[in-house]
Amino acid sequence: MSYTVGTYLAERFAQIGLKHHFAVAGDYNLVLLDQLLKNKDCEQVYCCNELNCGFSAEGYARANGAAAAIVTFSVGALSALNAIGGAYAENLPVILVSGAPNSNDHGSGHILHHTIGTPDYGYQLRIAKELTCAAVSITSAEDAPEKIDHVIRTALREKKPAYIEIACNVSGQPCRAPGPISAVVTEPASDAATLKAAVAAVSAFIEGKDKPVILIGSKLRAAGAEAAAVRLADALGCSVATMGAAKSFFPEDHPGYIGAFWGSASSPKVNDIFNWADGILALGCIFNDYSTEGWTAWPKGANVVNADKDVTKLGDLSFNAIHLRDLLDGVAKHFAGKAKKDATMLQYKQIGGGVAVPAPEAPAKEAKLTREHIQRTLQSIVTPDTTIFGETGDSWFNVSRTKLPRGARVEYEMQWGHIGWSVPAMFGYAVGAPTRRNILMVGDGSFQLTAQEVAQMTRRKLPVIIFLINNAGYTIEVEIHDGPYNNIKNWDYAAVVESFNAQDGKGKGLRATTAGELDEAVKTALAHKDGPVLIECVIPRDDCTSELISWGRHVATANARPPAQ
Ligand code: DPX
Ligand code: MG
Repeated sequence: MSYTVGTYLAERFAQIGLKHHFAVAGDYNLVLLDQLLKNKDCEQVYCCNELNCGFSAEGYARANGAAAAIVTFSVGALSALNAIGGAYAENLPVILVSGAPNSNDHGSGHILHHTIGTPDYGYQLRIAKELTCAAVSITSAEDAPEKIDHVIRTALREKKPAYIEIACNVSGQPCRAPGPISAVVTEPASDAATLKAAVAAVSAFIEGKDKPVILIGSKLRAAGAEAAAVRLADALGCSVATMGAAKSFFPEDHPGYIGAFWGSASSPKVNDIFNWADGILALGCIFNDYSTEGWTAWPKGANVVNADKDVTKLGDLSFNAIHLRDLLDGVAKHFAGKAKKDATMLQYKQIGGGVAVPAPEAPAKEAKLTREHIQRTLQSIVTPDTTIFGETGDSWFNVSRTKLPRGARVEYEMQWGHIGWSVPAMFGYAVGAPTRRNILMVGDGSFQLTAQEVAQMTRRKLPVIIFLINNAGYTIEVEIHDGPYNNIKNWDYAAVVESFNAQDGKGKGLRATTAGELDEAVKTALAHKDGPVLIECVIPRDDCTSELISWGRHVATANARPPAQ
Protein backbone atom coordinates (compact mmCIF):
# COMPACT_ATOMS: atom_id res chain seq x y z
CA MET A 1 0.00 0.00 0.00
CA SER A 2 1.40 3.39 -0.92
CA TYR A 3 -0.64 5.38 1.62
CA THR A 4 -0.42 5.62 5.40
CA VAL A 5 -3.15 6.85 7.74
CA GLY A 6 -1.32 10.17 7.94
CA THR A 7 -0.79 10.62 4.19
CA TYR A 8 -4.44 9.65 3.61
CA LEU A 9 -5.49 12.43 5.96
CA ALA A 10 -3.09 14.89 4.27
CA GLU A 11 -4.49 14.05 0.85
CA ARG A 12 -8.04 14.64 2.04
CA PHE A 13 -6.95 18.00 3.50
CA ALA A 14 -5.40 19.03 0.18
CA GLN A 15 -8.44 17.79 -1.75
CA ILE A 16 -10.83 19.95 0.28
CA GLY A 17 -8.68 23.00 -0.49
CA LEU A 18 -6.47 23.30 2.59
CA LYS A 19 -3.17 24.73 1.42
CA HIS A 20 -2.03 24.87 5.06
CA HIS A 21 -2.61 23.16 8.37
CA PHE A 22 -1.65 24.51 11.79
CA ALA A 23 0.36 22.53 14.32
CA VAL A 24 2.14 22.36 17.65
CA ALA A 25 4.44 19.36 18.03
CA GLY A 26 4.31 16.84 20.89
CA ASP A 27 5.44 13.26 21.21
CA TYR A 28 1.99 11.80 20.52
CA ASN A 29 1.77 13.55 17.13
CA LEU A 30 5.35 13.57 15.77
CA VAL A 31 4.93 10.61 13.41
CA LEU A 32 1.65 12.10 12.21
CA LEU A 33 3.36 15.45 11.52
CA ASP A 34 6.03 13.59 9.51
CA GLN A 35 3.30 11.98 7.43
CA LEU A 36 1.52 15.30 6.84
CA LEU A 37 4.81 16.90 5.77
CA LYS A 38 5.03 14.45 2.87
CA ASN A 39 2.12 16.20 1.14
CA LYS A 40 3.54 19.26 -0.60
CA ASP A 41 0.10 20.72 -1.35
CA CYS A 42 -0.73 21.33 2.32
CA GLU A 43 1.97 23.24 4.18
CA GLN A 44 2.57 22.83 7.92
CA VAL A 45 2.37 26.12 9.83
CA TYR A 46 3.45 26.34 13.47
CA CYS A 47 1.91 28.16 16.41
CA CYS A 48 3.22 29.12 19.86
CA ASN A 49 0.59 27.17 21.80
CA GLU A 50 -2.46 25.03 21.18
CA LEU A 51 -5.12 27.60 22.09
CA ASN A 52 -3.60 29.86 19.46
CA CYS A 53 -3.26 26.92 17.07
CA GLY A 54 -7.01 26.32 17.35
CA PHE A 55 -7.79 29.99 16.82
CA SER A 56 -5.33 30.24 13.92
CA ALA A 57 -7.20 27.40 12.23
CA GLU A 58 -10.50 29.14 13.06
CA GLY A 59 -9.23 32.31 11.35
CA TYR A 60 -7.94 30.32 8.39
CA ALA A 61 -11.39 28.75 7.99
CA ARG A 62 -12.84 32.26 7.73
CA ALA A 63 -10.54 32.99 4.79
CA ASN A 64 -10.56 29.59 3.20
CA GLY A 65 -13.82 27.80 4.10
CA ALA A 66 -12.24 25.08 6.28
CA ALA A 67 -9.10 24.41 8.32
CA ALA A 68 -7.15 21.87 10.36
CA ALA A 69 -5.16 22.02 13.61
CA ILE A 70 -2.84 19.23 14.78
CA VAL A 71 -1.97 18.97 18.48
CA THR A 72 -0.68 16.50 21.03
CA PHE A 73 -2.76 14.56 23.56
CA SER A 74 -4.48 16.31 26.49
CA VAL A 75 -1.88 18.96 27.38
CA GLY A 76 -2.30 20.28 23.85
CA ALA A 77 -5.77 19.19 22.87
CA LEU A 78 -7.56 20.45 25.97
CA SER A 79 -6.26 23.96 25.25
CA ALA A 80 -7.21 23.69 21.58
CA LEU A 81 -10.72 22.56 22.51
CA ASN A 82 -11.52 26.07 23.76
CA ALA A 83 -10.98 27.34 20.21
CA ILE A 84 -13.00 24.39 18.92
CA GLY A 85 -15.89 25.52 21.11
CA GLY A 86 -15.42 28.87 19.41
CA ALA A 87 -15.50 27.31 15.96
CA TYR A 88 -18.75 25.57 16.91
CA ALA A 89 -20.25 28.86 18.09
CA GLU A 90 -19.03 30.66 14.98
CA ASN A 91 -20.07 27.95 12.48
CA LEU A 92 -16.63 27.19 11.09
CA PRO A 93 -15.49 23.72 9.97
CA VAL A 94 -12.20 23.28 11.81
CA ILE A 95 -10.83 19.73 12.01
CA LEU A 96 -8.93 19.19 15.25
CA VAL A 97 -6.52 16.26 15.05
CA SER A 98 -4.91 15.01 18.23
CA GLY A 99 -2.15 12.47 18.56
CA ALA A 100 -3.21 9.81 21.06
CA PRO A 101 -1.74 6.98 23.16
CA ASN A 102 -0.31 3.89 21.48
CA SER A 103 -3.12 1.51 20.45
CA ASN A 104 -1.60 -1.26 22.61
CA ASP A 105 -2.01 0.90 25.70
CA HIS A 106 -5.77 1.40 25.29
CA GLY A 107 -7.44 -0.95 27.79
CA SER A 108 -4.07 -2.16 29.15
CA GLY A 109 -4.29 -0.54 32.56
CA HIS A 110 -1.09 1.43 31.84
CA ILE A 111 -0.73 4.94 33.21
CA LEU A 112 0.71 7.32 30.59
CA HIS A 113 2.27 10.79 30.62
CA HIS A 114 0.15 13.77 29.41
CA THR A 115 -2.97 12.07 30.80
CA ILE A 116 -4.91 12.73 33.98
CA GLY A 117 -3.14 9.71 35.46
CA THR A 118 -5.82 7.07 35.08
CA PRO A 119 -5.73 4.21 32.54
CA ASP A 120 -8.90 5.49 30.81
CA TYR A 121 -7.78 7.69 27.91
CA GLY A 122 -11.30 8.10 26.59
CA TYR A 123 -12.03 11.37 28.37
CA GLN A 124 -10.63 13.54 25.60
CA LEU A 125 -12.85 11.92 22.97
CA ARG A 126 -15.87 12.28 25.27
CA ILE A 127 -15.15 16.00 25.78
CA ALA A 128 -14.57 16.47 22.05
CA LYS A 129 -17.94 14.86 21.29
CA GLU A 130 -19.65 17.66 23.23
CA LEU A 131 -17.92 20.38 21.21
CA THR A 132 -17.92 19.02 17.67
CA CYS A 133 -20.37 17.64 15.11
CA ALA A 134 -18.37 14.41 14.65
CA ALA A 135 -15.58 12.85 16.73
CA VAL A 136 -13.67 9.61 16.13
CA SER A 137 -10.77 7.69 17.62
CA ILE A 138 -8.53 5.86 15.17
CA THR A 139 -6.66 2.93 16.71
CA SER A 140 -6.28 0.86 13.53
CA ALA A 141 -5.54 1.64 9.89
CA GLU A 142 -8.32 -0.71 8.84
CA ASP A 143 -11.21 1.68 9.48
CA ALA A 144 -9.24 4.94 9.21
CA PRO A 145 -10.48 5.93 5.69
CA GLU A 146 -14.17 5.83 6.51
CA LYS A 147 -13.66 7.49 9.89
CA ILE A 148 -11.60 10.32 8.38
CA ASP A 149 -14.08 10.81 5.54
CA HIS A 150 -17.05 10.81 7.94
CA VAL A 151 -15.48 13.53 10.10
CA ILE A 152 -14.49 15.79 7.21
CA ARG A 153 -17.82 15.32 5.39
CA THR A 154 -19.86 16.12 8.50
CA ALA A 155 -17.81 19.20 9.33
CA LEU A 156 -18.12 20.60 5.80
CA ARG A 157 -21.86 19.96 5.62
CA GLU A 158 -22.69 21.29 9.05
CA LYS A 159 -20.07 24.07 9.05
CA LYS A 160 -19.04 22.94 12.51
CA PRO A 161 -15.75 21.70 13.94
CA ALA A 162 -14.93 17.98 14.11
CA TYR A 163 -12.37 15.84 15.90
CA ILE A 164 -10.03 12.98 15.04
CA GLU A 165 -7.62 11.34 17.46
CA ILE A 166 -5.05 8.97 16.02
CA ALA A 167 -3.05 6.52 18.12
CA CYS A 168 0.60 7.52 17.79
CA ASN A 169 1.64 4.12 16.46
CA VAL A 170 -1.11 4.09 13.81
CA SER A 171 -0.52 7.32 11.86
CA GLY A 172 2.41 5.78 9.97
CA GLN A 173 0.66 2.46 9.30
CA PRO A 174 -0.15 1.43 5.69
CA CYS A 175 -3.67 2.43 4.69
CA ARG A 176 -5.94 2.03 1.67
CA ALA A 177 -5.96 4.85 -0.89
CA PRO A 178 -8.54 7.67 -0.83
CA GLY A 179 -11.44 7.37 -3.29
CA PRO A 180 -12.96 10.28 -5.25
CA ILE A 181 -13.32 13.41 -3.09
CA SER A 182 -16.90 13.93 -4.30
CA ALA A 183 -17.93 11.33 -1.69
CA VAL A 184 -16.78 13.79 0.97
CA VAL A 185 -17.70 17.19 -0.45
CA THR A 186 -20.99 16.65 -2.29
CA GLU A 187 -23.91 18.09 -0.32
CA PRO A 188 -27.38 16.57 -0.60
CA ALA A 189 -29.76 18.85 -2.51
CA SER A 190 -32.70 20.58 -0.82
CA ASP A 191 -35.75 18.37 -0.56
CA ALA A 192 -37.76 19.51 -3.58
CA ALA A 193 -41.26 19.26 -2.11
CA THR A 194 -40.23 20.97 1.15
CA LEU A 195 -38.45 23.70 -0.78
CA LYS A 196 -41.53 24.36 -2.89
CA ALA A 197 -43.73 24.56 0.21
CA ALA A 198 -41.28 26.82 2.04
CA VAL A 199 -40.92 29.19 -0.94
CA ALA A 200 -44.71 29.41 -1.18
CA ALA A 201 -45.11 30.08 2.55
CA VAL A 202 -42.39 32.75 2.74
CA SER A 203 -43.61 34.41 -0.47
CA ALA A 204 -47.16 34.51 0.90
CA PHE A 205 -45.84 36.00 4.13
CA ILE A 206 -44.15 38.81 2.19
CA GLU A 207 -47.17 39.32 -0.07
CA GLY A 208 -49.20 39.90 3.08
CA LYS A 209 -46.90 42.65 4.35
CA ASP A 210 -46.76 46.29 3.28
CA LYS A 211 -43.48 47.13 5.00
CA PRO A 212 -41.10 44.15 5.06
CA VAL A 213 -37.40 44.41 5.92
CA ILE A 214 -34.51 41.96 5.68
CA LEU A 215 -32.23 41.28 8.63
CA ILE A 216 -28.90 39.60 7.84
CA GLY A 217 -27.32 37.34 10.48
CA SER A 218 -23.86 35.90 10.92
CA LYS A 219 -24.85 32.39 9.83
CA LEU A 220 -25.49 33.63 6.30
CA ARG A 221 -21.92 32.84 5.26
CA ALA A 222 -22.03 29.34 6.76
CA ALA A 223 -25.24 28.83 4.80
CA GLY A 224 -23.49 29.82 1.57
CA ALA A 225 -26.30 32.31 1.04
CA GLU A 226 -24.61 35.73 0.84
CA ALA A 227 -25.08 36.11 -2.92
CA ALA A 228 -28.66 34.75 -2.75
CA ALA A 229 -29.51 37.34 -0.06
CA VAL A 230 -28.40 40.09 -2.43
CA ARG A 231 -30.60 38.64 -5.19
CA LEU A 232 -33.58 38.59 -2.81
CA ALA A 233 -32.91 42.18 -1.72
CA ASP A 234 -32.76 43.21 -5.40
CA ALA A 235 -36.08 41.51 -6.09
CA LEU A 236 -37.88 43.02 -3.08
CA GLY A 237 -36.29 46.48 -2.99
CA CYS A 238 -36.84 46.71 0.78
CA SER A 239 -34.47 47.91 3.51
CA VAL A 240 -31.70 45.55 4.59
CA ALA A 241 -29.84 45.71 7.90
CA THR A 242 -27.07 43.52 9.30
CA MET A 243 -26.89 42.24 12.86
CA GLY A 244 -23.84 43.32 14.86
CA ALA A 245 -21.97 40.07 14.19
CA ALA A 246 -22.86 40.01 10.49
CA LYS A 247 -21.10 43.19 9.38
CA SER A 248 -19.85 42.81 5.78
CA PHE A 249 -22.08 39.79 5.12
CA PHE A 250 -24.18 42.09 2.91
CA PRO A 251 -22.59 44.76 0.67
CA GLU A 252 -22.75 48.14 2.37
CA ASP A 253 -22.90 49.98 -0.96
CA HIS A 254 -26.09 48.11 -1.94
CA PRO A 255 -28.97 50.59 -2.48
CA GLY A 256 -31.09 48.77 0.12
CA TYR A 257 -28.47 48.68 2.87
CA ILE A 258 -29.35 50.86 5.86
CA GLY A 259 -26.75 49.76 8.46
CA ALA A 260 -26.56 47.75 11.67
CA PHE A 261 -29.57 46.62 13.71
CA TRP A 262 -28.26 46.25 17.27
CA GLY A 263 -30.58 47.95 19.77
CA SER A 264 -29.15 51.28 20.87
CA ALA A 265 -25.91 50.44 19.02
CA SER A 266 -27.85 50.47 15.72
CA SER A 267 -26.91 52.78 12.85
CA PRO A 268 -28.94 56.02 12.63
CA LYS A 269 -32.64 55.52 11.70
CA VAL A 270 -32.38 51.73 11.60
CA ASN A 271 -34.35 51.24 14.81
CA ASP A 272 -37.05 53.58 13.52
CA ILE A 273 -37.43 51.51 10.38
CA PHE A 274 -37.47 48.22 12.29
CA ASN A 275 -40.10 49.56 14.69
CA TRP A 276 -42.18 50.70 11.73
CA ALA A 277 -41.79 47.52 9.64
CA ASP A 278 -44.63 44.97 9.65
CA GLY A 279 -42.55 41.93 8.65
CA ILE A 280 -38.95 40.88 9.25
CA LEU A 281 -37.12 38.29 7.16
CA ALA A 282 -34.35 37.18 9.53
CA LEU A 283 -31.71 35.31 7.50
CA GLY A 284 -29.19 33.22 9.43
CA CYS A 285 -29.63 35.31 12.58
CA ILE A 286 -28.35 34.44 16.05
CA PHE A 287 -30.43 36.14 18.73
CA ASN A 288 -28.45 36.01 21.97
CA ASP A 289 -28.24 38.35 24.99
CA TYR A 290 -25.45 40.41 23.37
CA SER A 291 -26.95 40.68 19.89
CA THR A 292 -30.40 41.59 21.28
CA GLU A 293 -28.84 44.05 23.71
CA GLY A 294 -29.95 42.22 26.83
CA TRP A 295 -33.17 40.89 25.18
CA THR A 296 -34.41 44.42 24.46
CA ALA A 297 -34.03 44.28 20.66
CA TRP A 298 -35.23 40.78 19.79
CA PRO A 299 -37.44 40.48 16.71
CA LYS A 300 -39.80 37.56 17.30
CA GLY A 301 -43.40 36.48 16.92
CA ALA A 302 -45.83 36.20 14.03
CA ASN A 303 -44.23 39.00 12.00
CA VAL A 304 -40.82 37.36 11.81
CA VAL A 305 -39.61 34.66 9.41
CA ASN A 306 -36.57 32.89 10.85
CA ALA A 307 -34.75 31.43 7.88
CA ASP A 308 -31.65 29.58 9.01
CA LYS A 309 -28.97 27.52 7.24
CA ASP A 310 -31.28 24.55 6.70
CA VAL A 311 -34.38 25.23 8.80
CA THR A 312 -37.01 27.90 8.15
CA LYS A 313 -39.73 28.80 10.65
CA LEU A 314 -42.67 31.14 10.33
CA GLY A 315 -45.93 31.19 12.23
CA ASP A 316 -46.85 27.59 12.97
CA LEU A 317 -44.79 26.23 10.05
CA SER A 318 -41.32 24.71 10.15
CA PHE A 319 -39.38 23.47 7.12
CA ASN A 320 -36.07 21.63 7.25
CA ALA A 321 -33.73 19.81 4.85
CA ILE A 322 -33.61 22.86 2.58
CA HIS A 323 -30.65 25.11 1.86
CA LEU A 324 -31.22 28.73 2.77
CA ARG A 325 -29.75 29.86 -0.57
CA ASP A 326 -32.33 27.77 -2.45
CA LEU A 327 -35.14 29.26 -0.39
CA LEU A 328 -33.94 32.82 -1.02
CA ASP A 329 -33.56 32.21 -4.74
CA GLY A 330 -37.02 30.67 -4.88
CA VAL A 331 -38.58 33.67 -3.16
CA ALA A 332 -36.58 36.13 -5.30
CA LYS A 333 -37.87 34.34 -8.41
CA HIS A 334 -41.42 34.63 -7.10
CA PHE A 335 -41.07 38.41 -6.80
CA ALA A 336 -39.10 38.97 -10.03
CA GLY A 337 -40.92 41.46 -12.24
CA LYS A 338 -43.54 42.25 -9.56
CA ALA A 339 -43.98 45.66 -7.94
CA LYS A 340 -41.19 46.33 -5.44
CA LYS A 341 -41.85 45.93 -1.72
CA ASP A 342 -39.86 49.08 -1.09
CA ALA A 343 -41.96 51.00 1.48
CA THR A 344 -39.28 50.69 4.17
CA MET A 345 -36.66 52.06 1.79
CA LEU A 346 -38.83 55.05 0.80
CA GLN A 347 -39.59 55.75 4.47
CA TYR A 348 -35.92 55.41 5.41
CA LYS A 349 -35.07 58.15 2.92
CA GLN A 350 -38.09 60.19 4.04
CA ILE A 351 -36.84 60.32 7.62
CA GLY A 352 -33.35 61.37 6.56
CA GLY A 353 -31.68 57.96 6.53
CA GLY A 354 -28.45 57.59 4.61
CA VAL A 355 -27.62 61.27 4.80
CA ALA A 356 -23.91 61.51 5.55
CA VAL A 357 -23.19 63.24 8.85
CA PRO A 358 -20.22 65.59 8.38
CA ALA A 359 -17.17 64.11 10.09
CA PRO A 360 -15.70 66.13 12.95
CA GLU A 361 -12.66 68.09 11.91
CA ALA A 362 -9.32 66.29 12.17
CA PRO A 363 -7.42 67.27 15.34
CA ALA A 364 -4.15 69.20 15.38
CA LYS A 365 -1.01 67.08 15.15
CA GLU A 366 -0.01 67.70 18.76
CA ALA A 367 -3.51 66.99 20.13
CA LYS A 368 -3.72 64.04 22.51
CA LEU A 369 -4.80 60.90 20.71
CA THR A 370 -8.50 60.07 20.96
CA ARG A 371 -10.66 57.09 20.06
CA GLU A 372 -12.33 59.28 17.50
CA HIS A 373 -9.06 59.92 15.67
CA ILE A 374 -8.20 56.21 15.69
CA GLN A 375 -11.61 55.62 14.10
CA ARG A 376 -10.96 58.24 11.44
CA THR A 377 -7.56 56.73 10.71
CA LEU A 378 -8.92 53.21 10.38
CA GLN A 379 -11.61 54.46 8.01
CA SER A 380 -9.02 56.21 5.85
CA ILE A 381 -7.11 53.00 5.08
CA VAL A 382 -10.01 50.62 4.35
CA THR A 383 -9.81 49.44 0.75
CA PRO A 384 -11.94 46.89 -1.15
CA ASP A 385 -9.29 44.26 -0.41
CA THR A 386 -9.19 45.00 3.32
CA THR A 387 -10.21 42.57 6.06
CA ILE A 388 -10.61 43.97 9.57
CA PHE A 389 -10.62 41.72 12.62
CA GLY A 390 -12.53 43.38 15.47
CA GLU A 391 -11.73 41.92 18.90
CA THR A 392 -14.25 41.74 21.74
CA GLY A 393 -14.32 45.08 23.57
CA ASP A 394 -14.85 48.59 22.25
CA SER A 395 -13.11 47.40 19.06
CA TRP A 396 -16.49 45.83 18.18
CA PHE A 397 -18.14 49.20 18.02
CA ASN A 398 -15.21 51.03 16.44
CA VAL A 399 -15.13 48.49 13.65
CA SER A 400 -18.94 48.47 13.42
CA ARG A 401 -18.88 52.22 12.66
CA THR A 402 -16.46 51.78 9.77
CA LYS A 403 -17.98 52.15 6.32
CA LEU A 404 -16.96 49.36 3.99
CA PRO A 405 -16.41 49.62 0.25
CA ARG A 406 -17.55 46.57 -1.77
CA GLY A 407 -15.16 43.68 -1.16
CA ALA A 408 -13.97 44.78 2.29
CA ARG A 409 -14.66 42.23 5.03
CA VAL A 410 -15.04 42.29 8.79
CA GLU A 411 -14.46 39.31 11.05
CA TYR A 412 -15.94 39.15 14.54
CA GLU A 413 -16.23 36.35 17.07
CA MET A 414 -19.33 37.63 18.85
CA GLN A 415 -21.01 34.35 19.76
CA TRP A 416 -17.96 32.84 21.54
CA GLY A 417 -16.46 36.19 22.58
CA HIS A 418 -13.07 34.89 23.77
CA ILE A 419 -10.81 37.87 24.33
CA GLY A 420 -7.47 37.25 22.63
CA TRP A 421 -9.12 35.32 19.78
CA SER A 422 -8.29 37.97 17.22
CA VAL A 423 -4.49 37.78 17.32
CA PRO A 424 -4.10 34.10 16.34
CA ALA A 425 -7.26 34.21 14.19
CA MET A 426 -5.85 37.16 12.24
CA PHE A 427 -2.59 35.22 11.87
CA GLY A 428 -4.45 32.21 10.46
CA TYR A 429 -6.55 34.42 8.18
CA ALA A 430 -3.43 36.19 6.88
CA VAL A 431 -1.81 32.82 6.13
CA GLY A 432 -4.91 31.97 4.07
CA ALA A 433 -5.31 35.40 2.47
CA PRO A 434 -1.85 37.02 2.48
CA THR A 435 -2.55 39.46 -0.35
CA ARG A 436 -5.42 41.23 1.40
CA ARG A 437 -4.83 44.32 3.54
CA ASN A 438 -5.24 42.62 6.91
CA ILE A 439 -5.96 44.96 9.81
CA LEU A 440 -6.47 43.98 13.43
CA MET A 441 -8.09 46.19 16.06
CA VAL A 442 -7.56 44.79 19.53
CA GLY A 443 -7.71 46.09 23.12
CA ASP A 444 -4.82 45.92 25.58
CA GLY A 445 -6.59 43.41 27.82
CA SER A 446 -7.38 41.05 24.97
CA PHE A 447 -3.89 41.30 23.49
CA GLN A 448 -2.33 40.08 26.73
CA LEU A 449 -3.97 36.66 26.32
CA THR A 450 -2.46 35.65 22.99
CA ALA A 451 0.21 38.27 22.15
CA GLN A 452 2.88 35.69 21.32
CA GLU A 453 1.16 34.76 18.06
CA VAL A 454 2.37 38.07 16.58
CA ALA A 455 5.72 36.23 16.53
CA GLN A 456 4.30 33.87 13.91
CA MET A 457 3.24 36.84 11.76
CA THR A 458 6.85 38.00 12.07
CA ARG A 459 8.15 34.52 11.23
CA ARG A 460 6.07 34.37 8.04
CA LYS A 461 6.67 38.04 7.18
CA LEU A 462 2.95 38.84 7.11
CA PRO A 463 2.34 42.61 6.85
CA VAL A 464 -0.60 42.73 9.28
CA ILE A 465 -1.39 46.17 10.72
CA ILE A 466 -2.35 45.99 14.40
CA PHE A 467 -4.10 48.85 16.18
CA LEU A 468 -3.55 48.06 19.85
CA ILE A 469 -5.88 50.24 21.90
CA ASN A 470 -4.22 50.93 25.24
CA ASN A 471 -7.02 52.30 27.42
CA ALA A 472 -5.48 50.87 30.58
CA GLY A 473 -7.89 48.03 31.20
CA TYR A 474 -11.06 46.16 30.43
CA THR A 475 -13.18 49.15 29.41
CA ILE A 476 -16.15 47.11 28.19
CA GLU A 477 -16.24 45.39 31.59
CA VAL A 478 -15.91 48.78 33.27
CA GLU A 479 -19.12 49.81 31.52
CA ILE A 480 -20.92 46.55 32.34
CA HIS A 481 -19.72 46.12 35.95
CA ASP A 482 -16.66 47.90 37.35
CA GLY A 483 -14.20 46.81 40.03
CA PRO A 484 -10.45 46.52 40.66
CA TYR A 485 -10.36 43.40 38.48
CA ASN A 486 -10.78 45.59 35.39
CA ASN A 487 -7.35 47.19 35.84
CA ILE A 488 -4.49 45.45 34.05
CA LYS A 489 -0.70 45.63 34.24
CA ASN A 490 0.56 47.98 31.58
CA TRP A 491 3.04 46.61 29.01
CA ASP A 492 5.42 48.27 26.63
CA TYR A 493 3.48 46.80 23.70
CA ALA A 494 5.69 48.21 20.98
CA ALA A 495 8.76 46.72 22.65
CA VAL A 496 7.04 43.33 23.06
CA VAL A 497 6.52 43.10 19.31
CA GLU A 498 10.09 44.19 18.53
CA SER A 499 11.40 41.54 20.92
CA PHE A 500 9.85 38.86 18.70
CA ASN A 501 12.30 39.85 15.95
CA ALA A 502 15.35 38.34 17.71
CA GLN A 503 17.96 37.69 14.97
CA ASP A 504 15.89 37.70 11.82
CA GLY A 505 12.41 39.23 12.28
CA LYS A 506 11.13 42.39 10.61
CA GLY A 507 8.16 43.20 12.85
CA LYS A 508 7.73 46.80 14.00
CA GLY A 509 6.32 48.24 17.20
CA LEU A 510 5.27 51.90 17.25
CA ARG A 511 3.58 54.04 19.88
CA ALA A 512 1.15 56.92 19.33
CA THR A 513 0.05 59.31 22.06
CA THR A 514 -0.89 62.22 19.75
CA ALA A 515 -2.89 62.48 16.53
CA GLY A 516 0.26 63.34 14.57
CA GLU A 517 2.12 60.30 15.91
CA LEU A 518 -0.71 58.03 14.79
CA ASP A 519 -0.70 59.57 11.31
CA GLU A 520 3.05 58.97 10.99
CA ALA A 521 2.79 55.43 12.39
CA VAL A 522 0.10 54.50 9.87
CA LYS A 523 2.25 55.79 6.99
CA THR A 524 5.10 53.60 8.23
CA ALA A 525 2.78 50.63 8.61
CA LEU A 526 1.39 50.93 5.09
CA ALA A 527 4.90 51.03 3.63
CA HIS A 528 6.16 48.04 5.65
CA LYS A 529 5.79 44.84 3.66
CA ASP A 530 7.88 42.17 5.37
CA GLY A 531 6.36 41.82 8.80
CA PRO A 532 3.57 42.99 11.11
CA VAL A 533 3.38 46.54 12.47
CA LEU A 534 1.78 47.08 15.84
CA ILE A 535 0.73 50.62 16.67
CA GLU A 536 0.08 51.10 20.37
CA CYS A 537 -2.63 53.77 20.54
CA VAL A 538 -2.71 55.33 24.00
CA ILE A 539 -6.09 56.82 24.98
CA PRO A 540 -7.82 57.61 28.30
CA ARG A 541 -9.62 54.74 30.05
CA ASP A 542 -13.08 56.24 29.57
CA ASP A 543 -12.65 57.31 25.92
CA CYS A 544 -15.06 54.79 24.40
CA THR A 545 -17.93 54.78 21.89
CA SER A 546 -21.42 55.88 22.94
CA GLU A 547 -22.66 52.49 21.67
CA LEU A 548 -20.55 50.73 24.29
CA ILE A 549 -22.02 52.78 27.11
CA SER A 550 -25.68 52.21 26.23
CA TRP A 551 -25.25 48.60 25.08
CA GLY A 552 -23.25 47.84 28.23
CA ARG A 553 -26.00 49.20 30.45
CA HIS A 554 -28.67 47.04 28.80
CA VAL A 555 -26.53 43.90 29.02
CA ALA A 556 -25.70 44.64 32.67
CA THR A 557 -29.42 45.01 33.42
CA ALA A 558 -30.13 41.63 31.79
CA ASN A 559 -27.29 39.99 33.74
CA ALA A 560 -28.57 41.44 36.99
CA ARG A 561 -32.12 40.06 36.75
CA PRO A 562 -32.98 38.46 40.10
CA PRO A 563 -33.86 34.75 40.13
CA ALA A 564 -37.51 34.14 39.07
CA GLN A 565 -39.88 33.47 41.99
C1 DPX B 1 -13.31 40.90 29.13
C2 DPX B 1 -13.30 41.98 28.25
O1 DPX B 1 -8.74 45.93 26.83
O2 DPX B 1 -10.88 45.89 25.46
O3 DPX B 1 -12.14 47.88 24.78
O4 DPX B 1 -10.79 47.96 26.87
O5 DPX B 1 -12.86 46.63 26.76
P1 DPX B 1 -11.71 47.16 26.01
P2 DPX B 1 -9.77 45.05 26.21
O6 DPX B 1 -9.28 44.08 25.26
O7 DPX B 1 -10.53 44.32 27.39
C3 DPX B 1 -11.41 43.27 27.17
C4 DPX B 1 -12.36 43.15 28.34
C5 DPX B 1 -12.35 40.83 30.28
N1 DPX B 1 -14.23 39.88 28.98
O8 DPX B 1 -13.08 44.34 28.44
S1 DPX B 1 -14.42 42.06 26.96
C6 DPX B 1 -14.36 38.68 29.78
C7 DPX B 1 -13.58 37.53 29.22
C8 DPX B 1 -13.75 37.10 27.88
N2 DPX B 1 -12.99 36.09 27.39
C9 DPX B 1 -12.12 35.46 28.19
N3 DPX B 1 -11.93 35.83 29.47
C10 DPX B 1 -12.65 36.86 29.99
N4 DPX B 1 -14.63 37.70 27.06
C11 DPX B 1 -11.30 34.34 27.62
MG1 MG C 1 -8.72 47.94 27.13
